[in-house]
Amino acid sequence: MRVRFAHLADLHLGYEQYHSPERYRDFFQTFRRAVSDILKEQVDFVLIAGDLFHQRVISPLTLILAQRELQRLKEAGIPVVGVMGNHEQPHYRQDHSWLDFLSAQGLLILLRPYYQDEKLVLQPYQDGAGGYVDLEDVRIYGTGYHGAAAPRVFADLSARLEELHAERRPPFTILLAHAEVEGMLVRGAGTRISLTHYQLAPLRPHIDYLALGHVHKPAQQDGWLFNPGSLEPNNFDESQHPGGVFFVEVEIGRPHTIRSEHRRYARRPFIRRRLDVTPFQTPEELYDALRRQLQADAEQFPMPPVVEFSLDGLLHFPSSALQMDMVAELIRQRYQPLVSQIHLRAAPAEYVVNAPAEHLSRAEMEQQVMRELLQRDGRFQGSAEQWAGIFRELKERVLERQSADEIIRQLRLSASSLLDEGMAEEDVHHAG
Ligand SMILES: [Mn+2]
Repeated sequence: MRVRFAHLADLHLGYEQYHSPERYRDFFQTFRRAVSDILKEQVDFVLIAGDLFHQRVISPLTLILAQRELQRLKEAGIPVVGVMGNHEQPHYRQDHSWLDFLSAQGLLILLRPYYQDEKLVLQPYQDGAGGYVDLEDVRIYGTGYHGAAAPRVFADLSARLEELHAERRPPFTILLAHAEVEGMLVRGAGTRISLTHYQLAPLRPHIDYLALGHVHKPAQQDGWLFNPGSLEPNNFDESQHPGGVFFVEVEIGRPHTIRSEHRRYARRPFIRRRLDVTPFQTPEELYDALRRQLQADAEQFPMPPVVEFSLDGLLHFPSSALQMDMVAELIRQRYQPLVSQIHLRAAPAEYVVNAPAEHLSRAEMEQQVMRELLQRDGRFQGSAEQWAGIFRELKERVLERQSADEIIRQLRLSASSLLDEGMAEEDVHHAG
């Protein structure tokens, strides 16, 4: 016997990412594309492994739009089986979530075993509740998100399946769950709560297809564990490994044959760019290099992208001299982004002021420190000694209680003689 199904997870409907109404719509549009594809494939059922919604509390519009897609599947006679993700779980002591509402509307078979007297109860789905459902020869068990309690719940589940299957083992079994298993994330695997393969091992004789959600990066292990990933990236890192839908075809027999295809859908581009600012001595040099880099970037986008631009390396002038709105404008002109995030990650050039020699007078010491500070700034490097002299002179005039007008007049004189030597006038305005 042959069975075909679609497995998805982490739709995060209702997420208004970057406070962008377009991003809110993106999440629905990608889901809609997936549903249209599922309808075309005429699968026998659909699995949603948690986080259909981004939040526990959703807006009426989010509910309406989600219902509309589930309704299309219902009208095609395709049952949708789901479990609850961590994002949509009701608060402790609240019994019902919006998934329960969908279940009551007959749009979703929501699976959720429960504990009674310390024992995990697995009952067939009926009147909107239950731990498993039989769809022809396929039995689907389901459990939501359990966080740190997951190892215990999975152990109890294995024990219950052992008992249940001793009586009768259904021809093909699926476990739908919202959980992370070790090895699904390349980095950080040790820092997050994840089930180990050792903890999952007792399930293997009882489950033919482990349908997971929760980790937004797609994964597949041993032709047994499947995690489709999120259809839309919830952050920039996720955009690097796009999620999709698993289309699965099973030939039920001994042994079973499972063929799976991970299908992705067109979605808004997320692009990452960077500029190393280390070579530049002035903001103008940096702007020019940025203009050249943006012009050289030939990539075209089918719709306004989300852009992350970082300035990194070593900054040879104070970050206050850098006009970030100018940088943002250049980036906006090139990419016409939906959202842009610009990060100034460049570190100020490291610098240690040398301990002044002991024989120096206080004034000489001050001038040395000032000169070395100025040398750190690319704009003043060539004339640091002269500028340090001007600062020293300025301080003396203040101590002599000269009038402000006189001080400014002298400062203009000294500065202009230095500027004539080649400093760009603009730089002084910025420095001021
Ligand atoms: Mn999620």
